[in-house]
Amino acid sequence: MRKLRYAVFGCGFWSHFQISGWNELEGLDLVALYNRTMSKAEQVAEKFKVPAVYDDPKKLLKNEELDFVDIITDVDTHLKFTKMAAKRGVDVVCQKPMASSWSDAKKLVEVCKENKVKLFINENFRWQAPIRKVREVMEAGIIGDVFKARVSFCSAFPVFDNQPFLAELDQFILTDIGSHVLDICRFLLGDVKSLYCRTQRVNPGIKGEDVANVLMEMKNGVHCFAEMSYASRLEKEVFPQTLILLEGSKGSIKLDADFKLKVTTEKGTTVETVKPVIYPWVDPDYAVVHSSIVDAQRDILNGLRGGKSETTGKDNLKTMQLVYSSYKSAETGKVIKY
Ligand code: 89Y
Repeated sequence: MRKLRYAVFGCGFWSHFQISGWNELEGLDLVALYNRTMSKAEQVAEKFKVPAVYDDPKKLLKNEELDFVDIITDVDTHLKFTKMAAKRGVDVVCQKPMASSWSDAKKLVEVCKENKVKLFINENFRWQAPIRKVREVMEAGIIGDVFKARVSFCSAFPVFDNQPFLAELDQFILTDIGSHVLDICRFLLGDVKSLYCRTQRVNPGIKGEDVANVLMEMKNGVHCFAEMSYASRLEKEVFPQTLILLEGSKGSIKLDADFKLKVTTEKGTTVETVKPVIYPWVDPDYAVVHSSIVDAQRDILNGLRGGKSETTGKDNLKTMQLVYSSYKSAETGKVIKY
């Protein structure tokens, strides 16, 4: 099978793990890197033996023959780089969140469609092994019909140390973590009928909100509460784990700290630990997230090669709609109906 040639745009924190993730898969050739500060691109090129580096994205796209680009730059630049690649007929893999506004997210999907290139979003949380298992157990029917759900991402992890630009975002937690958490809600329970959201900023040192509580009624009738916070100093710090509770007519499924999956029925509770694969290159603080990058990329690679993929631009637009309508609800105090 022909190797797919790709370039990475953006050589920050995530590029190290995303490139390591691609390296776990067969049939890929990383041919070039772009970063606005050349020295950063050179450092990443040296680490991963990448032959070409650029600080001019247009030059890269002109010089290199590419099948796709992996855009890992700051969110504000996703649309700009996607347009550049799409206009040259190059498929796009873009980091979450897709764009920094609802209208840009729609434009991003549109520009790829117009130029007949594929678009995938590197949305990896739904690929975490314990979260896949929650859905598997739910679909097996063991807990009956689900009527209620809670998906929680509450932490006091010093997230701004590795990703300082997050503190500068006017819209922080719903775009950064909400894009994952709300995507998990969709992954488990399908489309949303209505949504109500409240937000808060607890940390005075950042621009955006660091707490968001979103209550949704799903189209299948399930009441789903998605809670996220970077201001929660709790008894047990579980960053970057997402905790889940699904309640059904015959029992419940709880994804608890340290990947403990607890299934309760009238017979009692069973406990299983669903550990992610830990690759040698993961940052231990982010292990479950970094590990799921590989599964997300495997699925995207399948899409790039013409097969199916879960996290297409079109699919992820539904998640983006939830993110941006959560802001609208928080701002207006109104329930958003779809
Ligand atoms: O940017 C975020 C992500 O995608 O996973 C965790 C994170 O690094 C900080 O919230």
